[in-house]
Amino acid sequence: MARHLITSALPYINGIKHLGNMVGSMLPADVYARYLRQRGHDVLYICATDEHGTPAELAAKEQGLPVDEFCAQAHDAQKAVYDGFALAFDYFGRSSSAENVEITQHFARRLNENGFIEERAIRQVYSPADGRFLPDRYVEGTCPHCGYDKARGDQCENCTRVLDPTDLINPRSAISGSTELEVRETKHLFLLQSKLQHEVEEWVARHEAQWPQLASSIARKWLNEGLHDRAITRDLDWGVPVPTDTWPELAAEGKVFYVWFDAPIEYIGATKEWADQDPAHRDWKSWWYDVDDEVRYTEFMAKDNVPFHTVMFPATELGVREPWKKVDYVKAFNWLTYYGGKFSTSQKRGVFTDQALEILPADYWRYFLIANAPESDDSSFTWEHFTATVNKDLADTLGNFVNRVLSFSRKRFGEEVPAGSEPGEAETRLGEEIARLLAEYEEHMEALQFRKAAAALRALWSAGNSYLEEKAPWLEIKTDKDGAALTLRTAMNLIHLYAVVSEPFIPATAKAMRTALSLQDDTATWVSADEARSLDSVPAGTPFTVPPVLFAKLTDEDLETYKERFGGDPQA
Ligand code: B3M
Ligand code: ZN
Repeated sequence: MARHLITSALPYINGIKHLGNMVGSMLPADVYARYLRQRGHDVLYICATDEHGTPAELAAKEQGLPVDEFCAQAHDAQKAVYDGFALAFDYFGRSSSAENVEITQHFARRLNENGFIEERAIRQVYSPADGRFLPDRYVEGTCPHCGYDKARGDQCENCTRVLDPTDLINPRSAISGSTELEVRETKHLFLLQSKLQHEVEEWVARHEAQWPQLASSIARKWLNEGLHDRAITRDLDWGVPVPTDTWPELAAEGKVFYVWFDAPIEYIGATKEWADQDPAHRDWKSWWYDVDDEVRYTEFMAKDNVPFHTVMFPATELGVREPWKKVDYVKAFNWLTYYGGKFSTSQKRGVFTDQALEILPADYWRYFLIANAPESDDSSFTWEHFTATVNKDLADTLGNFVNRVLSFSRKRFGEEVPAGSEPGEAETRLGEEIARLLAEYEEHMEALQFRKAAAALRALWSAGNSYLEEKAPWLEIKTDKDGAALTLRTAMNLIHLYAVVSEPFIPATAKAMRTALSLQDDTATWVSADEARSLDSVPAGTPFTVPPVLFAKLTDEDLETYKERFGGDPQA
């Protein structure tokens, strides 16, 4: 059995993420990791906050905090939300860790030794008032093409033309507003990606067949445009320092690596952090180094991150000339929209992950988001769709089934699973149906088709409802008490099966279902096809309790409250 290494794109440090970020990276990775663990695989799920770069510096400035303090606090704040979402990372690290500094510097030295790094002098805008070089997008001014007066140095938002900061009329610093800007010459390290183009192409060609279309088409597009040499250093205070031993002059000037250079390396860095916390993880390198076929590596991300993971980071890894594990499968997502528009952190539109948890427990969100994951296309979040889905799938189909079965059985047969007659024709049919749906669920999960897996899970829940309607134990009990007992015992076996197979999606609810049935040595490991077919792993006589309502039904009033708080359809 292969070992599974799983990573999800590292959430940037500068603020709490919205639901769109969650569904496009961490949540599906967690669902997949949980599924594989339940099936007995050895899994390592790693994530971290991505902490370097200008936006982190600016966010810290806005809060009046030193950047390291800001990042430490912001990391904890994000981690608390992810705990709230029950994301079961094996480790959630920080790209500013000593481990990442060490590995990033090592990568840079190796790339340099192998002839893939070159020092080049470039001319860059310097702001004496800010005491720093300004990244292109922090120079603002008037667009020479359309006259728009808030054009950024990299692009004019109004006419979309790509610009150079020196093109701008009346340029000013976006940080301080100062107009006393100078152009100074400064040296930077360039990663010679053009030299690696051929190798990356070959590597992509060997792998893309098994990637989803979304990932391979983006990789191809970038390769076709050609890999350009890219500046991988910046003039910032905050970042992985350029190593003094190799580039003493640049190090003395305080240059640091560009955030996109060190961020993917943090997948490895965080694994070392994980190891440094616990001697039991001493062999961390066995997940990353010289393990081509022993480890299967799956990465989760939204589509805007795909070029970095399918082309740029592989180029870095290839150029290092050491056998670091490269990605096997890139699971890429489209956008989740908010009523067809963009979730916007800056315009505060949409639902943020911390707010979501203030309203309802994680399982409501986890289920809805995965069942509607933007896999083959963008998908839209609306409160109408959310409340309707919660009510239909979670409250009516699953929650109601569990409570109805357990409370009715307790009322008529007491607090142990009743015995009743031997299974009959209806139970055989049900068992076949459940085994078939379980196989479908597994197939979709193995293929990382999350919407389809969710649909199969929903079908498993529905099959229980149909069985219950067909047998109607509340009528059956009047004429055939043993028959009614059989129906309830079978239904309780379904509850146990649901507890196991729902775990990747709704772990807290799964636990509530499992603990309702006091089975000895219950480990929540996966259900075999035979167990699914025979529905008898919960024997008569097993004590049980009736859990509190699993999912609250959301009312029209709730719907109105949500829409008022978050804004409904922006077009309405
Ligand atoms: N931090 C995602 C973003 O901010 C970026 C991912 C890094 S993954 C190595 O869009
Ligand atoms: Zn313009």
